[in-house]
Amino acid sequence: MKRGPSVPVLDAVPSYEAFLETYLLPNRPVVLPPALVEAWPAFREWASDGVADWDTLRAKYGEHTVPVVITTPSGTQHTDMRVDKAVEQIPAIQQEGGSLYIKDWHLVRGQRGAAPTSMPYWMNNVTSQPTHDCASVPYYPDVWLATQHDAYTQDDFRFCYAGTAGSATPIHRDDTSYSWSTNIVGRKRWRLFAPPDAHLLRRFPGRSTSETASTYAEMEAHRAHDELGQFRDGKLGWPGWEDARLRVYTVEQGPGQTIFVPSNWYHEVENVTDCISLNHNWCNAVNLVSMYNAMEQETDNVAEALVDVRDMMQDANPSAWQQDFVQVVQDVVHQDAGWAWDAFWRMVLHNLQTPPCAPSLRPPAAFVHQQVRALLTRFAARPETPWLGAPLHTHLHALQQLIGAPA
Ligand SMILES: O=C(O)CCC(=O)C(=O)O
Repeated sequence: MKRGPSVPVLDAVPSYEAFLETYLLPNRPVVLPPALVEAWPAFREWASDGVADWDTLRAKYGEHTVPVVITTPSGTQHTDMRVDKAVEQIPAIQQEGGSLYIKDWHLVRGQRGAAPTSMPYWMNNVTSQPTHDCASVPYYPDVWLATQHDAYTQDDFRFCYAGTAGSATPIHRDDTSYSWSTNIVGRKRWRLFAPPDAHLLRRFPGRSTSETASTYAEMEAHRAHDELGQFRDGKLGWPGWEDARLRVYTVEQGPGQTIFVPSNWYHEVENVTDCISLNHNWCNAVNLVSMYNAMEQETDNVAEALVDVRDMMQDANPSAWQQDFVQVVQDVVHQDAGWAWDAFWRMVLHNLQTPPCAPSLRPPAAFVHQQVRALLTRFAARPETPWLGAPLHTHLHALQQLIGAPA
C-alpha cells in the first residue's frame, strides 16, 4: 500500500500567528479542530444522532433553488432544483446505487434579509451583529472577498455542499483563492496536489492547457489497465500520474473539522458518508500576488483574443482608440472572471482603509503594504493602465497616499 504525504490534523486551535507562519504564508493545507465552529447553529441543527439530517435541511431551506448533481448507474445529470425536491429524491436514488450532491449552494446569500439566527454560522461580517460570537472563528475575519462583497462582485463566495455517501467533486482548483471547508456532519476524503505537481495531472505535462485528470479513481483505473503513458489507441496518456499518485496528500475530515485549502492546490473531495459542509473562498494580502497574476493573465488573454477588434478600432479612430479598446477588454474580463481591475483595486483599497478585523488577526501592516506596493509598481507599467477610467486612478492615488508608494 503506497503512503503519500499527509495533511496535519490539529487537536487544538493554533494562534493566528502560528496559523500565519506555518500554513498561510507557506501555502500549506491543515485541518483545524471542531472547537473552532462548535458554536455554529448548523453544528447543532443539521445532524441527528451524528447523521446528516436531511429533513431539517428541507424544512429550513426547502424553497432555495440549488445546483444538483445526480449520479446513477445510467449516468450523471446536472440540474437546478429546489432543496425540498432534491431531498425527496434521495431514497430512490440511493436504492438505485446512485448519489445526489447539492453543490455551490449560496445558502447564506439566500438567507439575506432573514433573521441573523437563521444563518447556519456566526460571523460578524455575515450577520452584521457584533454581539454574535465571532471569537470562536479566529481566522475568518481577515477575508477580503466577502466583506463588502456586493461592492466588488455579484458573488459572496460562500457555499453549502450537501451530498449522500459516494457523491464527489472531481479534481479541480479554486483558481488563486483560498478555501475553508467546514464539515458540519459526516466524513469526507480529501486528496490534494501541491502547486509544483500540477503539471503531473495534465494529459500532456508540458502543456498547461491540456486536459486535467478528472478523478483519482479514473486515473487509477487507467493505471490498472496499463493505459498511462501510451494509450492503446496510440494517444499519449497521463505520464505524470505515476509520480502524482505518490505525491498526493490524503486526509479524512470528520464532523466539525475545517480544512484550509491553500491557493492553487488541485483537490478532489469524496463524501465517505452523507455529508453537509460549509465552504468559503477568500483572499487577503497573503495571496494577493497570486490573485493579481491571475487577473493580469486573464486581461492579457482577452486582449490577445480581441486583436482583430483592436485593429478595427485603431483603423476607425487612429488618434483615440486605446481608451475604447481597454474598456472592451475590461468588460469581457468582467464577464469571464466576475470582476476586472477596477473591482480588484477597490477591494485592496477598501480592506486597507477599513480592515475587516483587529490587527492581531491579520498579517503585520508592513507586510501588507509591501505586497500592495510591489503590485502598484507592476500595475503602473501595464499597457492598459493609463487608459483605465478616472475612478480607478482615484483608488490608486488613495492607495499610494495610504501606503506611501511612489506616484
Ligand atoms: O466538498 C466538496 O465536494 C468540494 C469542496 C471544494 O472543492 C472546496 O472547498 O474547495
